[in-house]
This record gives sequence, structure tokens and C-alpha cells, in this order.
Amino acid sequence: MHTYHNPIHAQHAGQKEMYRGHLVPCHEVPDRVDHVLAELRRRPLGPLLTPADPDEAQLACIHTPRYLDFLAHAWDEWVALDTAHAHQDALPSVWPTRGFRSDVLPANFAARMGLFSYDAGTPLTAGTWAAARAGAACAQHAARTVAGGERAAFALSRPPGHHAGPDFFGGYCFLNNAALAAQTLLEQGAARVAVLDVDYHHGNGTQTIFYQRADVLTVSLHGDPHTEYPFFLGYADERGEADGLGCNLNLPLPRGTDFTLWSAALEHALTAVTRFGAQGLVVSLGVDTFEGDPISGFRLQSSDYLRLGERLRHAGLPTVFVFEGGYAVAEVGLNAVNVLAGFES
Ligand code: OKP
Ligand code: ZN
Repeated sequence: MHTYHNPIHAQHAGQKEMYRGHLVPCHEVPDRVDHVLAELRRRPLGPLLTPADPDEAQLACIHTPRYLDFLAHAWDEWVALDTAHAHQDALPSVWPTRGFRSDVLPANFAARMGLFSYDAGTPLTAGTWAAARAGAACAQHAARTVAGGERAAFALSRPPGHHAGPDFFGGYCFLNNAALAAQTLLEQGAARVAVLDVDYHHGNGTQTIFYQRADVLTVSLHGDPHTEYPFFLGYADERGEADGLGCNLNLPLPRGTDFTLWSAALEHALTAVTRFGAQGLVVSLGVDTFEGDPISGFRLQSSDYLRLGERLRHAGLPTVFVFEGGYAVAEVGLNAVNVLAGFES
């Protein structure tokens, strides 16, 4: 399996996220990807490659031009407000909720931070734009490799992507890497593609991007949003709309879910993928379903990730794995590579 990894991911290194009224150290740290890369070097599965530039036209097909333009200039605008900001992340603190306007683009920087985001846990840093773009390129190149005939490929990057929507960041995500991979498979000839999101958290960004489209089935297994982040999307009654009606499937599961219950939901998910007639599969591969994850509530064990990989192989589709969450840093390499090794076995 070819892996595209992001050589500049560490340029995105947030300091603090807002939690219960305090700024606490970020969970989404550069070490995460370094551990996965180290594990891939210990247990090689194929070539480790770095991507060329991202496909800009495709970025503008998944994200809105005004959002991309905001991200491209956000850091410079932040530092222009106060030179002391050069050493301090930007976090949003005001948002347009129901009844407010989102068509107007305010001149005020804090207002635009809020317009294009939905939480205060996702710091924007000096290297965020560069790192996110290089990650997008990893996803695009991995998908092209699969479209070119490889059975599977892995896009290993951070920041993650599945919470990023057409015009918003949040949940540690800025550009939706899985959506870009899916779009690439379509552009390279697949008629229908499925995105299977196995991260602990609902992939609200991916769902929103494809919600009205019939060419992408989005399926997510995740902690029940009644109690789990992102709270405001990810319920079972969200089935897609307009042309996309029937092309979204949410499988929320309670805190404490173990692999037995989780695998039953996976079977349900894969049945939907088969019924949809997907010609390619993108897996949003978060391993924050691990029992030791510090911010999540499922109970998967390291060996369960081997079983997951084996099961995904039996789905029989060209598959692009896109790295998402997983915050038990010491185990994240073992768990993520177990999925890939299980797939290859
Ligand atoms: C990103 B991904 C924990 C707060 C949780 C956001 C979680 C984002 C998860 N103190 N905040 O899906 O792994
Ligand atoms: Zn997650």
C-alpha cells in the first residue's frame, strides 16, 4: 500500500483549545502523525511518498472561494492586528447563530473567524494553511494512486479533515481531506463513491459537503451526538436531501460501545455501501474509538483494528484511507497501522 505523508504537518501546531472555560493543551498534536510514520517504518506496507502541490481547482469545488480566501490570509491578518500575535494562536469567540446573517462578510477579523468556524477548540496557527494544503495534496494523490489501479492507498496527514465543511473549520479540521479523495475518485472515472467514517466523532463536514449529492454515499459510525461532539449533527434521521436523499447514513452508538456492538454497525454500514453500488471507498480513519483514547468513549482494543482492516478488504473496493482522529498518542501508530496491515493480510 502506498502512503502519502505530509512532510510539513508539524507547521500546524496549536497551543491551546477552549474547554469548560479554560484554555487547555491541544489534543491534536504533531506527535500523532510522527508515531504513525514511525510504526509504518517498523512495519513497512509499501512506499512512503510525499505529494506535489494540491489541485487548486478541486479545492475550490469542495470548499467555497471565500472560505479558502479567508484561510489563505487569516494568519497575516491576525498578526497585523497586533505583532504580539506572531506567537499566539487565533481562536474564534463570536459566531452567527440562528437569525444572524452569514451572507455579509464583515471587515472585522474576529467576526470572520466566527463566520467560518463552529467551535473554540480549533486554533489557527502560523503554519495551518500550509500544513492543511499539503494534507489535501496527500489525499488527492492517494486517491489518484487508487484510481490508477492500486488496490489501496493511505493519506497520512494532520490537521484532520472530516469536521471541515464547505465554508467552515472546527473539530481540529480545516480542509476536508476525505471529501477531496472522494471527489478525486469521481473525477478519475468512478460513477459512485462511498465515504465510510469510522472516527469516534460524527463526520459532520463530510456529511454537509455531500448532503444534496447522489454520487457520494456518506456513512458514519460514531458516538451518539446527544452526548458526544459535534452534538448538533450526526443523528440517525439525517438521510440526505434533494438529489442526495437516501445517500447519507448515520449510525450513532452509545458511550461504552465495544467491538462486538461496533462491528454489527459496521456490517450495516458496508451493506449500505454495497447496495449503493459504490465503485470506490474512502475511509475516514480515526482511531479515537480506542479504549484508551483520552477524549472519546468507545472500547475498541488494538487487535480489533486488525479485524477492521480485514473486513474492509473483504468489501472488495478500491480504497483510500485518510487519517483523522486518535489521541492516545503512544498507541495511535499501532492502531492505525493495524487497520492497514489487516487490510493487506
Ligand atoms: C476531532 B476528530 C474534548 C473536546 C472535544 C473536539 C473534538 C474534535 C475531534 N475536551 N473537542 O473527529 O477526532
Ligand atoms: Zn474524532
